[in-house]
Parts: sequence; structure tokens; C-alpha cells
Amino acid sequence: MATRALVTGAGGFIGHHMVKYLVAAGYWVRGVDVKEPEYEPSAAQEFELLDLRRWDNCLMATRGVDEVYSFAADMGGIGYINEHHVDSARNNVLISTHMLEASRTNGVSRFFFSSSACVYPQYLQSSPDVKPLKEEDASPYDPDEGYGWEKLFTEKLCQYYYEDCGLETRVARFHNVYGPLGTYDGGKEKAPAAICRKVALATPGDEIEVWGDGLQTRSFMHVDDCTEGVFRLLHSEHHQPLNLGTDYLITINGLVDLVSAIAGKPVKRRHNMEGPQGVRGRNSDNSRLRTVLGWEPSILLKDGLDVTFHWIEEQLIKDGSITSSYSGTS
Ligand code: GKE
Repeated sequence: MATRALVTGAGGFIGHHMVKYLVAAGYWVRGVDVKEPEYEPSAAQEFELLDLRRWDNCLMATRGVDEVYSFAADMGGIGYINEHHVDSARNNVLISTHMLEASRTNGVSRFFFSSSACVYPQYLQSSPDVKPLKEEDASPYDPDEGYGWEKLFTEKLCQYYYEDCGLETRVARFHNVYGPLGTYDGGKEKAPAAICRKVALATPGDEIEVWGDGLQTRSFMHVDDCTEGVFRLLHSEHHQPLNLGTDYLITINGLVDLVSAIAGKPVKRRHNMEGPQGVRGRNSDNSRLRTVLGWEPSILLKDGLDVTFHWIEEQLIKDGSITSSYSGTS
């Protein structure tokens, strides 16, 4: 009989891709979210609209499944999480707390929690040439306000459920996941999708707005590497938090140059120093990831961005924002 999995946040970006990954691997999947996937139907055999801040809904969602992949969260890029401390902290702590207890109550065998690089302390991320972050660098704690604190709290709760109740919890700290079928507008988008949208909408030679001076650095991971890494981690015996990201560091100005080259469209950068910046630098140290999983993310940023840019450009044509794909001849 097929292994039965619950994916929460299945109407969202990573959750939707995780459903596709598991169904392709032969799983029976229940997808749960407060909304259906935005850009294509879910691949899940069963999809339920449930608010997982409620205990009774978490009991319902976790009935009769072997594995839980917990992605449901009130979240977004730095522009969102900086402005919504209550929403991201309160909603996510309710979801995570009830989901862990419901999973234990319903005898789930393995539980994955999507944590975030936002748990890492600000004092280690104050310069663009940041030292790649190792898992043990998380303490002494000074995570991002709101979203970061909730992720840190739930990491601890996962540890307690493992130690006190024997629930096989697994935790990955995602480092800025991007890819097609993700949010690219409306305020919750992260930098890769935002820059793709701005370049796609720009007239050649136009200015596009970049938050901050663009010298701030990040590493970015394609969603297909994310789902592969989550699956491997859940089926490993590693139950401490593990980085899941790439260690290819790039400035945001460099990200703009990459997208501009993919589009074949020259753009100028207008730096909005009032824009939300988050940390000045963040990168993943993948030493433990390589040891624990015998694998690491391998999709190159330029390749992943190429697919992502053209998908976003296609959405903008569909909604009439642009008339056609830019051919690169000015
Ligand atoms: N979203 C966005 N939109 N970011 C921009 C833009 C823009 O138009 N222009 C420049 N940036 C810069 C931001 O100022 C920030 O310094 C950098 O890109 C990355 O922003 P982001 O992708 O929105 O989010 P962060 O990496 O700062 O933080 C995110 O990290 C994730 C885990 O790696 C969080 O918002 C969560 O989505 C998550 O924890």
C-alpha cells in the first residue's frame, strides 16, 4: 500500500512542489491549506481547506497518515515579515504547536518542519562578506523579529517532541527558496521573484527599484533542490536542525545582472535606501548537509533563474501586464 503523507501549506509555493514530488514518488498525499494552489491544480489525491491554527483541524488533517511535511506558515519576503510580527509569530506558533501534538496523537511516524535561515543571529550577518553559517551558530540567539523567533521556538518544540515523546521530528533551515509557481507580486515575494518581475516589466534601459544599496548578499536555492533535500532529510536519522540551501553567495546587484542577462534586457538600478533590507549578508555552510545526506543542492542559480524568469514573464503576459516575451533585440 502507498505511504500516506500530509503536506500542510499545500496551496503555497514549496508545499505545492512537495505534493508533486511525493505523488511522483508513488505516495498517497493529502494536501491541506487555507487556499487552493494559485497557478495550477494540486497533484494531491485529497485536498482539504482547513485553518490549521485550530486544534480540531490539525487533528482532522493528520488522521491516517504516516508522514507529515509541515510547510503551512504566514510568511513572505523581508518586506512582509518585517511588517507582520504578530501575524507571522502568532499564526505560525499556533499552527506548529497544534500540528506537532496532533501528529503525536494520531501516531504519525515522521514529522518534517520547515525552519528558516531567519533563526541565525543578526550579529553574524552584519556584513556582505558573511562567513557561511553553521547550524551551531544559531546561539547565542538573536533571530529575525517575529518570523525568526517562531521558527526558533518550533525547532525547540520539535526537539522536545523527539526527546519526550519519541516523535521522529526532522528540521531543515531553508535559505531563500525560489522557482516557478511562487509568489512574484503583492508584497510577499522574495528577491529572486521580485527582481524577475521588475525586469520583465521594464522597458530596455529603464531603471528598476532595488531595496538597499544592492551590495547585500544572499544565497538562493531552487525549489526542486528544496523538495529533494526535505525528502532525504525526513528519511535520514538526523534529528537536529540542518541547513538546506546553497553556498553560492551573490549580491543583490549581481542578482539583477543575472536576471537582466537572462532577459537579454539592459536595466539600470535605482537604489531605494528606505527599502527593507533584512541582514547584510547570509550564506549556508553545507558541510553537515553533505555529510548527513550525502548530497547537496546542485541547481545553478543562473539555470534556476532562467526557468523562473520565463515563468514569471509568461504570467505577466497572461494577465496582460506585458504584451509579449522580450526578444532581446532593443
Ligand atoms: N523581496 C525583495 N523585493 N527583496 C529585495 C528587493 C525587492 O524588490 N530589492 C532588493 N531586495 C533585497 C532585500 O532588501 C534583501 O536584502 C534581499 O533582497 C533578500 O530579500 P528577501 O528575499 O525578500 O528576503 P530575505 O532573504 O532578507 O529574508 C527571507 O529569508 C528567508 C530564508 O532565507 C525571509 O523574508 C523569509 O522569506 C525566509 O526566512
